[in-house]
Amino acid sequence: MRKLVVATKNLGKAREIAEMMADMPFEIVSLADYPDAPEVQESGATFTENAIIKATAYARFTGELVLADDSGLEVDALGGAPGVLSSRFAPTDSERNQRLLDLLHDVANDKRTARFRCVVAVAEPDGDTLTCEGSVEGLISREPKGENGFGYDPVFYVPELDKHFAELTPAQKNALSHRGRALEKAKAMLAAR
Ligand code: ITT
Repeated sequence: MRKLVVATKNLGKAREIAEMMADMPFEIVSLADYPDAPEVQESGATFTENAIIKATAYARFTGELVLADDSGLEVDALGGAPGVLSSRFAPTDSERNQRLLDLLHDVANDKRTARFRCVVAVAEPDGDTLTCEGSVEGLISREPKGENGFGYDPVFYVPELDKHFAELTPAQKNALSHRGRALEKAKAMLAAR
C-alpha cells in the first residue's frame, strides 16, 4: 500500500485527518516518522499558498505522497483576522481564544459572524499538486464551551446545531467542518486518479 504522509505538527489536525483518511487505500504516516524533517516557513499570503508550500516541501524531503492542511478562522468584525495568522495570534490555544473574546467584547451578537477555512494540498515528490477548499460559517460566542476538538473550537458556535465546535464528537465535527469538507473533495480527487 502506498504511503501518505500527513504533514502537520498540529495534533488536533492530525487526528481529524487520520480519521477521515482511514477508509482510503493508503498507509497513513505522520511527520513523527521523519524526525529530521526541516521546519517549513509559512511565508504565503493565503491558505492555498501555505498549504502548497508545506505539501511540496515535505514531498520533496520524504519522497512520498504528502498531504498538508492550512487553515484558520476569519472573523468579520476583525476584517478577516486572524486568518492565515490564526496559529500565531497568541502563544497558546486558551490565550488565542481569550484574545479573540476580548477584542470582540463590544461587538453585538449579530455582528460576531466568522468562518473556519481550510485548504488541503496533496503533493507528489515530482511537484504535481492538487488543492481542495472547505469552509463552515458560525458565530464567535461570548464564552468558551466544550472540551472536544482543538484551537478555536470552544468559541466557534454553530446556530443551526445550537452547539460550539468543541461540543461536537470527532465524527460530528468532521461531517461539517471546513477540514472535513476539504478532505471529502481531496478524497474524491485521489480516488479518481
Ligand atoms: P501545521 O502548519 O503544522 O499544520 P498549525 O497549527 O501551525 O500546524 P496552521 O498554520 O494551518 O497550522 O494554523 C491553523 C490554526 O487555525 C490552528 O493552529 C488553529 O488555531 C486554527 N484552526 C484551524 N482549524 C481549526 C479547527 O478545526 N478548530 C479550531 N481551530 C482551528
